[in-house]
Amino acid sequence: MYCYQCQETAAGKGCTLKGVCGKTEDVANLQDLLIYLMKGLSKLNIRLREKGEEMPYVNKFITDALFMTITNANFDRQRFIKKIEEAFLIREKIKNKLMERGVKDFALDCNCLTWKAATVAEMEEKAKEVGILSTQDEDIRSLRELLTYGIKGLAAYAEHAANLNFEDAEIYAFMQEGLVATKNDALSVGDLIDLVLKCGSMGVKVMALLDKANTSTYGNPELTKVNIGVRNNPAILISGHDLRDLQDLLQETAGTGVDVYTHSEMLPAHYYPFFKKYSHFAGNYGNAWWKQTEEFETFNGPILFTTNCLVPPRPNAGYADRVYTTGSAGFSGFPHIEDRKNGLPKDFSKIIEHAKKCKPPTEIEKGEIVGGFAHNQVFALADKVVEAVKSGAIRKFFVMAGCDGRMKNREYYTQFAERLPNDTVILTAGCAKYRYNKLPLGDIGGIPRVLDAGQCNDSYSLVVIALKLKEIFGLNDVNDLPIAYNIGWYEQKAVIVLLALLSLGVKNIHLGTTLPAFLSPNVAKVLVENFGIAGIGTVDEDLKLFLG
Ligand code: SF4
Ligand code: SF3
Repeated sequence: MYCYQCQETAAGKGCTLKGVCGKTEDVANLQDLLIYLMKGLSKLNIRLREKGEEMPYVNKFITDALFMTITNANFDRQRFIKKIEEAFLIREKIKNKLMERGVKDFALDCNCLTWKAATVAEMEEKAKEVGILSTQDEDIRSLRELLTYGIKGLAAYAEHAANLNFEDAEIYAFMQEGLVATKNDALSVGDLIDLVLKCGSMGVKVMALLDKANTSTYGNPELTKVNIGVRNNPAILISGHDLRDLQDLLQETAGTGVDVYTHSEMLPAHYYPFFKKYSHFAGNYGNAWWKQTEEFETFNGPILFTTNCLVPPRPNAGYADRVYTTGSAGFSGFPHIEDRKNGLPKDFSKIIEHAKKCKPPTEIEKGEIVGGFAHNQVFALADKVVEAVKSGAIRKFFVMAGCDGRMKNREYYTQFAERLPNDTVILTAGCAKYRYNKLPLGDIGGIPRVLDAGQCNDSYSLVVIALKLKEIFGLNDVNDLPIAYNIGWYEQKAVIVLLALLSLGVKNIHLGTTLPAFLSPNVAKVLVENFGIAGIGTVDEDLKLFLG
């Protein structure tokens, strides 16, 4: 195996024996093979699209396959084998359609269009040939992988939007064209850079689409206090990012005596008006994803993963028989709840029955946290915010969106937040917030000093807010705003958020705690020279740098 798609990759270079995330070698290889096959499927599907035919389930299949390979989403060997077998069948279907339309010459320039396995052993053999290192040139490899990870991020957000019936054919088409481009030896470094930037603009599009899906289905996020303590009822903990899954779960648990709590990236669901009508929607339990191995023990009830970030339980974990997965998430031995059919709700009855037999959660914290500062809520406060900037009460905004991670050096973000002067405001989204959202950082004239917009995809809101401020202050360039970007990344959704910011012309983004291992020195140089991308230093150095 060779995997370097996330920030915690082994020794900052690549995982070669087993993932730091817990991904085993066989699963890593099967993921590589699945991505390889998606390149072939995409190529055929583009041909079919050129002939005027769209197969919606192929778009969904490719999207889901990509999502399953995101860091900490799916560790289940059998699911990957099944997906690969399905890919063979779908490939034949597209080929048949093409033949019906008189196309005979598809093929044969990529083995990814024709190769097939009769046994799992054959899959495993082939998988060894098609991984990251199959591209020799280090810069081309770097750009191909950067593009692939951006596309994985696109896939994740596109799938959430599709679950709410919001789809955009252009996004699916780009994902497939991008995948095919990673197999095209004729493309130069310059061509690939152009595609990476185009991927960023698709990132803006997909986040806007998901924003529209979420806000038109559940209302606009609003200032909300979320309980972080517990009640005295049995309960289910829901983790990941999929709001439609939460909707189904809340609907099915209503009146059963079972409460529902959010975990990690599901916290921002509390900010939506729609979910507030459920009196058994009890609060948020715990912190960012990596603390789950402790926090799930004390939760006492079943846990449902709708997406990443799942951490493989330790061998003696007391909660391993209480975890369920659904959607792109999976782990061998955890029951998997089937996809919804024809738009009908998923069937969570097994989890609900399980919950009824469990003790209520043990309290690990008390109190409330405040959030809900997506674009609509911030615009409602716009006069106050603009006044505070004009009077100097707010000197600078710090966008600290992104991911959290388990490495010790992530304490940087807590210390950085603590040490920021009182006339600064943090704009956040994603699970990065758990590094500082429980600190007593106070407010500026009623504006909290940590404004949480929501999930990582709600970084879109931060962009909308920045563009609005640019307009209000009559500036020509978004980089002239008093906003600094100090972003923590971990997995591939953060890659698409970063590319989206770059495509909007945002410069001087600091990315930590380390720059991606998949950036070759030359590709990193392009990002530094054209976009001012930089890493992080010590808290002292960076405070000095950012505050001038
Ligand atoms: Fe390693 Fe990250 Fe890949 Fe897991 S996802 S195998 S930790 S690089
Ligand atoms: Fe977090 Fe996994 Fe990235 Fe959605 S839940 S931000 S790390």
